[in-house]
Amino acid sequence: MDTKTAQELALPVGVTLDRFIMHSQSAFPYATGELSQLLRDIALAGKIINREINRAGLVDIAGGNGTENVQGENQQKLDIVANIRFIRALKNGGEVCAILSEEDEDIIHTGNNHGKYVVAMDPLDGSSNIDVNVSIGTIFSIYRRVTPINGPASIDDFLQGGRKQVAAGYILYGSSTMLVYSTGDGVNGFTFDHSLGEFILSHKNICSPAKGSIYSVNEGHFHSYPAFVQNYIGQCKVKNLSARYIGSLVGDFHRNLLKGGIYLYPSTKKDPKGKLRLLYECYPLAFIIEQSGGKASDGFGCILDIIPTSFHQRSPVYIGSIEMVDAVVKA
Ligand code: AHM
Ligand code: MG
Repeated sequence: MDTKTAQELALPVGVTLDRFIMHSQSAFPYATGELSQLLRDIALAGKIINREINRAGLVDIAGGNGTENVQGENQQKLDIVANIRFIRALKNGGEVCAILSEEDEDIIHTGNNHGKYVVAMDPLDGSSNIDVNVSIGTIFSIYRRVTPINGPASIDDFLQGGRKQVAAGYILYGSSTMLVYSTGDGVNGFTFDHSLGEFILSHKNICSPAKGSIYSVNEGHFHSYPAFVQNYIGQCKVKNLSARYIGSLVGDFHRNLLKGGIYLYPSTKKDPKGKLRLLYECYPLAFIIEQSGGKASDGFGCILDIIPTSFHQRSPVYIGSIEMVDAVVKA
């Protein structure tokens, strides 16, 4: 993007994530390095989860756990493993004072009250795909806390609104493992090199194509969608667009980000507010898509402008190539 610093533009594909983070930090002379360290902690957690996922068929961590999370959904063992690993990495890292996770009803206080940041996350998204070897992902969103340093974090730190995110991103555990993130200065993607144990810059300055030929929606719920969504899906068929739906938000989003396309999770009669969660699914991906030149809407306005009211609130979401998102809300 135009806003990228000369230093970042000078970095070639092939540098390590650590080097990239250090370089980005050096563009801000007063940066303390805490956000950089937090990003490294997230990358470390991603590597650990990647290892667990890759062993899932060999050790007994795939499949259902027989318990439900706070949303009343069946938890997978890997969901729980990922949650534990992420929380541990962020606690040990020391930069985060509290964490909001899809898997826990209340915020988790890390004990690091001096930490300047809070993180909202879905440690392992795509639960229906976890134990069948299909792409899944981690989604994260970072805020600078608004409560005083050295005191406990509170709900106010998490309900600041999407535009206050200082960084957001996701880790895709797919045919390769990728970390994609933004600190509000464009979007970059790093592919995990297993032999080196490092994330390597592979997708520099990702730009969402203005339009694409892919639409991603669960058409099984078609008759339950609002009329404008039904109209839009009809238009996609008339235009012979390709339907591609993994059922893993990170995978569907990532493909559309690179190739051009739209992901839709509308309100339904069963879920009038949609299924996806605002704070740790919609906001971070909306931040990424805007940073890459795309758009995210709830059908009325920008996702990032929604005023949050509770930790686990849901929202309909239409996200991807800008012209396609504009078209669905007008359909
Ligand atoms: P989860 O957080 O329980 O994994 O649910 C979120 C997932 C998304 O990854 C995916 O896009 C969507 O739910 C699929 O839902 P559906 O099966 O209703 O199409
Ligand atoms: Mg999820």
